[in-house]
Amino acid sequence: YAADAQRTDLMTITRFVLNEQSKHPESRGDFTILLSHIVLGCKFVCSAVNKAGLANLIGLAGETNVQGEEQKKLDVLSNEVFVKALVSSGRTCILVSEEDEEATFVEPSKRGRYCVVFDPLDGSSNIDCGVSIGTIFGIYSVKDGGEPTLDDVLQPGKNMVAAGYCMYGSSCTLVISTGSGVNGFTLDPSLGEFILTHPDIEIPKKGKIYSVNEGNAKNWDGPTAKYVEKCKFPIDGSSSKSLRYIGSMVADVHRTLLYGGIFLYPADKKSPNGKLRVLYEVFPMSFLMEQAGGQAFTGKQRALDMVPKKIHERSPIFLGSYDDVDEIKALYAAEE
Ligand code: AHM
Ligand code: MG
Repeated sequence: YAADAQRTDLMTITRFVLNEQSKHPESRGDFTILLSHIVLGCKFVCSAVNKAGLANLIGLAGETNVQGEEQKKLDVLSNEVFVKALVSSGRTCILVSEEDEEATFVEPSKRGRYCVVFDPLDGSSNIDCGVSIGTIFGIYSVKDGGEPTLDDVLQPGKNMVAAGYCMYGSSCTLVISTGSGVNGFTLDPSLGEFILTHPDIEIPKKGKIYSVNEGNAKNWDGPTAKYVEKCKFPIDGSSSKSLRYIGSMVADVHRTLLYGGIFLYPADKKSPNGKLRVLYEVFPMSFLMEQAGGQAFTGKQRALDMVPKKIHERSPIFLGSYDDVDEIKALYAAEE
């Protein structure tokens, strides 16, 4: 895949995944089909996000637009599109969405062997002001045969077969791992195709940026407070880190992946389990971080080792460059 061939020999995401799957003789093409339905959802949301201001899509669900038609809020609309695309793929059996209280069990005639956990539109506080938002997803596979049960999705993150996110930013970027590295694709709007633009993403071993909502500092525990203090006032003579915080997990993690550094959503006195959801926020991002050579830690353990008991469970999370996460791990270890 030579650089000079890029303009004529396009590595689309479908072609890329087909290549990867051909390494597994048992592969039946199901994953490729599932992914193409996820990609469809991402393209739809991307176009809806881009038109949001014009089309009056923003605002409260149930509000009416100037034509008197009832408008759906962007996150509600995105959820419907993903659920319908995933069910119609014929490759899923259980769906867990941030937007839906209960898991969706796909009817038997449309069932396949994958479970998809997702946040259709994350970063909702950023929608109305046009700042980057994203979709996050993780995929588990169930054993052939047998009725699917909730236990099929209440699995540790390390059992995921794939995870990824799509960022609706200055460009639309889809980053995915199927367990052998991380690759990034950018939507070419004129083709309507995601083209490989970030092959084999590896996170820098150490970074110069920390990313956290410092407004919560008064409620932090000792290790988190100490760590952030060290970012600002390093005691080992190194230079202080820069603070970047968008408040959209996808955008904050995407920057962390490309530039290095650390993203923190710690526990605090008010939210002892942090804010972010294990299944469709913490796990997929932790999976990508590890696949890119970084680490993801909860304050107690490797994030991907957690076994969720409920589908909307939350967990504190520290993820990013290997050495930076090592530092916070050492601070928590010293507490014990
Ligand atoms: P949401 O699912 O309601 O959009 O919340 C998740 C978002 C993440 O994208 C982001 O990392 C975090 O909330 C920011 O939270 P805070 O505003 O507390 O800093
Ligand atoms: Mg969310």
